[in-house]
Amino acid sequence: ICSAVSVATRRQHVATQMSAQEEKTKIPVSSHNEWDLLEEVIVGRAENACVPEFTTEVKANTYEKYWPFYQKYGGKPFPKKHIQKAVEEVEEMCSILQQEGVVVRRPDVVEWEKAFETPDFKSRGMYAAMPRDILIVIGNEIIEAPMAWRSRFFEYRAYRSLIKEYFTEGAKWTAAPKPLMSDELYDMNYPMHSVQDRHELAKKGQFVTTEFEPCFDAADFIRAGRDIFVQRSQVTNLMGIKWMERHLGPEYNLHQLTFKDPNPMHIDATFNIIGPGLVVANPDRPCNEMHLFKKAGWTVVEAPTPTRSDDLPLWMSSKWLSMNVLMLDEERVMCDKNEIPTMKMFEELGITTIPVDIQHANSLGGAFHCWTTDVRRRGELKSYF
Ligand code: ABU
Repeated sequence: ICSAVSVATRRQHVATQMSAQEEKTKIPVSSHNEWDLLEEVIVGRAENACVPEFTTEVKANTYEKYWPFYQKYGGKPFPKKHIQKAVEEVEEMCSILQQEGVVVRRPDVVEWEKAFETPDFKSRGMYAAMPRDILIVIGNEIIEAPMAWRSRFFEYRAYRSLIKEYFTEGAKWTAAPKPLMSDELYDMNYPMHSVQDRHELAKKGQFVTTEFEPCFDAADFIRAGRDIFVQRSQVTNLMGIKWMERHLGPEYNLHQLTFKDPNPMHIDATFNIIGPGLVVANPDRPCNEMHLFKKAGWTVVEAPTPTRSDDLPLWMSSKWLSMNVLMLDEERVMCDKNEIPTMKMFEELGITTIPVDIQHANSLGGAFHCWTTDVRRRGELKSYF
């Protein structure tokens, strides 16, 4: 998939559809929203994925039923057979993307189990499965997020070969200030068991991460041209949001949204913008600012209840991965083959479904949106809100 020859061939295929002038000015990184025609995408890797050590921030973001699993496997590889299946599923997903005319790029294979130490903490790595968490493209710029989990401190290394290539070809490359991740970044007394306590704290904007320094996961942002929406979550703090707002400057409007969600982490299984003025919203996590979207004339569609069984574990997410879809353009969506009501919802919206099965890959915490970062979508910067 990653060979220079096949990438070049596919790029050439895309390029032949462009005018000579467009080709002359083409920049390797360019994406303004979640739905323009997808030309190039990074798809994550399950290879060598390790269970994060069971630290405070991991405990606050995982379901209690899986805590014994983290206690047993933290710092060790995920079960081998499961990962092998996930690798195969993701290979298949890449082939389908290619058949749909998308150039697919992959991060490097890294030994995540290796121990590391900074002046502030010791850890082992996790994975490069979810590029959406670490990378966000805004216009011609690719931004590396200052993520909050200690096990993800060195995750950027898997993407550096790709990002250097994009930079060489003309992209703007930014790494947001790397957090120290010392103990001050975490509320070590954060309530772990009481959902009611968490609801109360979430209402006050308090989460397991403090305001010691900026941190964010890129997946807490969702783009609609000049308007970008973000949530304060367990991994994205207000300083992180402020950093992004100041970094982007007056060309963009950054809107902070809040949801009735005691455990927010990543906006794309809560409020997924799938078209100009079109959102799929999670009915279990209603948005407190919905009136703004109604006022702007947007259509908000409630996601159907997920149908996934408990046969395979979801170590790092809820079943709402059913709505964590990837738009290939306004009329094509890559979605879960097993989620029939969700597929029906898309068909009713006039969107063609491209059903794919990545159920073992889902166990690592994401579906199609999480497993990808769109590098290039054909389209202009516009206002939709
Ligand atoms: N990483 C996306 C997980 C979102 C969710 O569980 O709702």
